[in-house]
Parts: sequence; C-alpha cells; structure tokens
Amino acid sequence: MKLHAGRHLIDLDQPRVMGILNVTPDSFSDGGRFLDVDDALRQAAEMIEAGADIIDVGGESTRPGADETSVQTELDRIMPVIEGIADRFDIPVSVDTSKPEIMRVAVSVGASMINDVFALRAEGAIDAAVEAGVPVCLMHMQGTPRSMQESPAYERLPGDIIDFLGERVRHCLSAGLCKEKLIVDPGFGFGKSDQHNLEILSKLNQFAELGLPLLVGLSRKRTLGNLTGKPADRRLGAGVAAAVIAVEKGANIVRTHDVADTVDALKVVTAVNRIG
Ligand code: 7PJ
Repeated sequence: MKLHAGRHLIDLDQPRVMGILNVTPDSFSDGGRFLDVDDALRQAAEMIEAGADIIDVGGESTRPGADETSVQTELDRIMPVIEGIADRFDIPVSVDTSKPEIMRVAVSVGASMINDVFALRAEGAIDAAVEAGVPVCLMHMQGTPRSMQESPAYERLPGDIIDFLGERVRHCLSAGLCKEKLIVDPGFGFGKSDQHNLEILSKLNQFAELGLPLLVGLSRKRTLGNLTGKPADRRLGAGVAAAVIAVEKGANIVRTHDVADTVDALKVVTAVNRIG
C-alpha cells in the first residue's frame, strides 16, 4: 500500500509515525509570532531527526470542552509553520483542520495531506479536499469537541465506528475523492469512554474490512492517564505500549507526540514481524 502525498510517496508496507506539532497557545505559551514559528520549526526538525515520517500541524485545540478557533487565527498560527517545514525539509506535512478555507490555504503553502477529526463533514470540506488532491484522514468523533465526553454511547463497538467511517468513505467517493487518497481513524478519545477506547483498541483488526490505511492517535490521551495515574507528560510508556498494540492489530500510521520512542518500538515490531 502506498500513499501519494504531493511530491512525497509514503510506503505503508511498514508502520509510519506521524509527529504532532501543535501550534496552539497551550503548547507555545508566550512570545511573539516569530518566536512561535522558530519554536515550531525546531520541534519539527527534532521530530524529523527522530525518524518521523509525517508532521501533523494543527492550530486549533480539539481537547474536550475546547472552543472553536477563528479561521484567521488558525491561519496565522499554522501557515508560516507549514510553509517553513515544506521549504526546509523533505517530509510530508499534514494539516490538522476541519475548515475548508484552511485546507485550501494549507495545501497551497505546502501541506500534502489533510487530517480532519470531523471527517469532512463541515460544509464545503469535501469540495476543498477534492480540489486539494491530497490524501485525507477521516476520523470518527461522536458529538463535537465541546460536548463529546458528556455521555458517549454506542450500540456496537467497533461496529458503529466502522459503519460511520464506511458511510463517510462512500460519501467522499461519490463526491469525487478517490479511494487511493483516503485514510480512516477510529478517533480515540473523541466521544469515547475509557472502556470504549480499550474495546476499540482490542478489536482494531476489524477496521481492516474498510480496506483503507488505518491511522491511530493514542499518544498521551486521557485513557492512558486513567490507566496509569500519570499526568500527560509521563504517559510515554503507556503510549508506546498502545502504539505497539495498534500496529500489531493493523494500524499503518501512528500519530504521536513521542516520535523517538515510538519509532524505536515500531522498529522492533517490524523486525520481529519480518521473521514470522
Ligand atoms: C487525533 C487527531 C487522533 C487524528 C487529535 C490529541 C488530540 N487526529 N487529532 N487522530 N487526536 N487523525 O492529540 O490528544 O486521534 S488532537
């Protein structure tokens, strides 16, 4: 399986690591805009050095309870960073957004992939993605970031999520996106209890029925904190374990804050799986 992402070709015959680069006020606290961009580019360089295969740039917080960010604010945050990475490094940059305006601009300044936690459900998003012509990750979320953790409920897991993604895929195909450009993601933590997340992870192999590359993001998420009793910056071991389980159950791309350790862990998985 191969993904054509702009000038890049991503070979999914081995697991790939997507490094998270948040350009939000929570991650890059103070200082002027220039400083933020320098910080972000330094972090990107570090992740590339550590073996990242994709850098995912986001300018809007999607944490539970988060408010929406305006288009202009999001653009101001991410444009110089996307342009900077695309100019300086030979790595695909994905843009983490649900807004069609942002998708268009991000791709025009060098993003070669779209990562949409709203699975192109925003008005105009599918058209923007068709025009952009880059791969798109469709993620499942129940509710909205504001409300999603209030009382998530499912009839069947992971069936409900596979059904949702299958429907989104069909809708995107009928709107003109091609199958070779689609990636799916169960959306760990997005409208899911700890029990839901664990059930989805344990049955992740069932997503293979969609016949598309599978991306997962478990890095530092709350379920890992609840399991270990550790704060977000001390969930490395838990996150690496989750990434290894996900890849063993068929995940092709792992989205993580902790690139170096995840890359090491997946090297071991890949080496062992080459043998038997
Ligand atoms: C995900 C994401 C994820 C994809 C976030 C966080 C919350 N995009 N964006 N999948 N999570 N595709 O990183 O903790 O799980 S933001």
